[in-house]
Amino acid sequence: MDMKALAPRCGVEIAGVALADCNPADMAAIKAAVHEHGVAVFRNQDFAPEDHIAFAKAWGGIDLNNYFPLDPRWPEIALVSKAPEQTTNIGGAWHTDHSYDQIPAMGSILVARVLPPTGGDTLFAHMGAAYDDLSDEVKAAIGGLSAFHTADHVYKADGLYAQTDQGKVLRGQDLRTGAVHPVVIRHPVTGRRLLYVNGGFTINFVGQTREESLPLLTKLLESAVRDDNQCRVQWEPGTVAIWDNRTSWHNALNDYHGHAREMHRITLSGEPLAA
Ligand SMILES: O=C(O)CCC(=O)C(=O)O
Ligand SMILES: [Fe+2]
Repeated sequence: MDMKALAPRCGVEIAGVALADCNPADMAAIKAAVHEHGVAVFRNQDFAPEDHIAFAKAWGGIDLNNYFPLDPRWPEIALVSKAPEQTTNIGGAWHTDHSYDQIPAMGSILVARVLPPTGGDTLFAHMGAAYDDLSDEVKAAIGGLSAFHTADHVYKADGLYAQTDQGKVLRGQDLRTGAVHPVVIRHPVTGRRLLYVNGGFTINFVGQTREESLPLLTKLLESAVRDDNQCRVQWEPGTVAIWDNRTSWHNALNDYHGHAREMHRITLSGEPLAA
C-alpha cells in the first residue's frame, strides 16, 4: 500500500489495495490512516454492493441511518442522492454525522455510483488541526464544557429538509434525538484532542442558552474550517472514501444542478466519546 497526503493537515489517498480483497494487515493500516487523517480515498475500486457490505462488517457494526432512503436491495446501504430536478443535496453544509446520537457513528464508507460531469466534490476538515489552532485562552474556556446536539431541527416534519425538495424522500420525521458530548473529545483510538461541536447539529453549551452559546460556538465553527485544515475529494467512477466522524467534518458541494449524483453509504458504528 502507498499513502499520499491529500493536503498538509487532512486526508490521505491510499493506492495499491483492492478493498474488496483486503487482508488483515491492510485493514489495520487503513483503519489507522482513517483515524489519523480523518478521511482516506481509494481510486479505481471494483466494489460491488456485496463487497461494500462485507468490507463494512469487517470494521465492526453497521449503524442504519434513520433518515436517508435505504436501498431496497441492500438495506445496509443508505442512498445519498440528488436527482437532476432537485436543487437541495444531502450534507451540503459543514457537519459531522450522527453527533446527535449517544454513541455517534464512527464514520462512513461512501462509494460513488452516479456522478455529474463536473462538480459534486466533498470537502473535509480536520478537527485535530482545528483544535490545535485555538488560542490557549479558548482552549481553557472550552476544556470543561459539554454541548447539546440534536437532529430534530434538520429532519422533523417542519425541519430544514422538509422545506426543500429532499423532504419527500427522507424518513424519520417523527423521531426525536438529543445527546450531550464534551466540546473537546479524545479520539477513542489515537487519543488526539479533537474539537467536537459542529454547525449541523450542535445547539448550545450545557448550562447556557442557545443565545448565550452562539458567540463562542460561532467562533469555533468558523475557525475550524480555515482553508489549511481542509482537503477536497474529487470523485471519479470507482472512488471510495472512508471518513472518521470524530477526526473530521465534511461538506458535500452542491454545484451540479441539472445532473444526477448518487452515492452508496454504509455507516460504521462508533464507541462512547469522552473528554
Ligand atoms: O455526498 C457526499 O459527498 C456526502 C454527503 C453526506 O454528508 C453524508 O453522506 O454524510
Ligand atoms: Fe454527512
